[in-house]
Amino acid sequence: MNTMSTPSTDTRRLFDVHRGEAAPRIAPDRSVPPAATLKKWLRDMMLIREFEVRCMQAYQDKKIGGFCHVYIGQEAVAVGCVAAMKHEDPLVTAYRDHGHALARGMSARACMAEMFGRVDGCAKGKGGSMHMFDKPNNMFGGHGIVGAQTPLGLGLAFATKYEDEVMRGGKNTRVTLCFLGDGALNQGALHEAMNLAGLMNIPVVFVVENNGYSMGTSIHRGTTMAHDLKSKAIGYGIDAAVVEGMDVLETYHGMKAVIDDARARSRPWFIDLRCYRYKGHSMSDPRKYRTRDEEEAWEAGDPIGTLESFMLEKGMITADESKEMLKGVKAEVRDCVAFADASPVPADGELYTDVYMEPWGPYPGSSKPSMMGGGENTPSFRAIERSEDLL
Ligand SMILES: Cc1ncc(C[n+]2csc(CCOP(=O)(O)OP(=O)(O)O)c2C)c(N)n1
Ligand SMILES: [Mg+2]
Repeated sequence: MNTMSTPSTDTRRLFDVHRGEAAPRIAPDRSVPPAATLKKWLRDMMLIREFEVRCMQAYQDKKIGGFCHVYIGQEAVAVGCVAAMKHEDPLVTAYRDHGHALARGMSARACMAEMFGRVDGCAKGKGGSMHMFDKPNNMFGGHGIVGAQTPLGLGLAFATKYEDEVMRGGKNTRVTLCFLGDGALNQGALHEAMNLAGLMNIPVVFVVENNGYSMGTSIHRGTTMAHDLKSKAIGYGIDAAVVEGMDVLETYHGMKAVIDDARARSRPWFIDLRCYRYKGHSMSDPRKYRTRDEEEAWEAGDPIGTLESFMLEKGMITADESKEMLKGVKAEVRDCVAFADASPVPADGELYTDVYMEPWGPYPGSSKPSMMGGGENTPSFRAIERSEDLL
């Protein structure tokens, strides 16, 4: 039976409390994954860090323009969350998106070429740092407007659920991970998305990458209930949890339990994922709003060092292997910088392509739906008619 409809409420009662579905308690399975898996996570985190260091250099060399937000310090978040997802689960995030793209499997070459604004980039060089898209890996961006990706995340999850339950008449199989910064907590769009998600049993996990600051504003100055963000979800009937974001094993275990539960029950979740960005908000941020002591305290719990020490201690990697791994990563990133540099800039005519999913012809100066071929002729409508995939 599909769960598309809203849970029923008893309107005859005076004080009617809508709680969504009763949530059974979930307990993460903390068994240690095999060494090969942990090696992959370690390499992925090293790759993201090295990629970002090179981006900062290229930005200073004026090879990268526009805004640039690096992910250094938050590597365990993207790697641990992606490890807990299935490949077919959609992922959408904000503008600090290079780490998610690489963790999802985008090639470092395509990612760096996009940073450089070149044709071999994942968006043909037309998006840049904040717009990493990779449809084959179900990565739906990269969005620059704070909070804008939250209704998109809801929509992606609605689409997969609609495909699974209504078009195919089966059970929900996919979960969307929708990442947001703590600065997006106060955007109206998030609250509209959470309301619908709670109401309609939408399998979306809102993952707040809570690094304590939105640009230069501490979360305690700008957000109510900053000490207990879970409370934000309660009013929407959404289950919520705090998950550690500086230790990839912890991130994985916590997120795996949450994602499995969201998939099985087709329900949303809200996660307060605790982490820290080592660098400023963007390349032009002098970080005057926090102390060096605070930064050092967080850096002492570095996610790459934490996993490496754990693996060394357990005999899952040797110091030499780890050094070799880093060497390989550095070579890969050097290669992707050279690749990006050699890639051509897009031709001027590219300004007019990929603007809409389908070219509807010249704009006739009317806002009538008929200019788009009629409301019943949109790509998504046709997909539903023909039972084709929506995503
Ligand atoms: C609607 C909107 N308002 C303002 C901005 C400018 N802006 C960009 S990032 C940001 C702060 C976002 O906070 P958070 O997501 O916590 O940022 P981070 O931790 O990545 O610095 C702001 C206000 C924007 N991009 N969009
Ligand atoms: Mg933040």
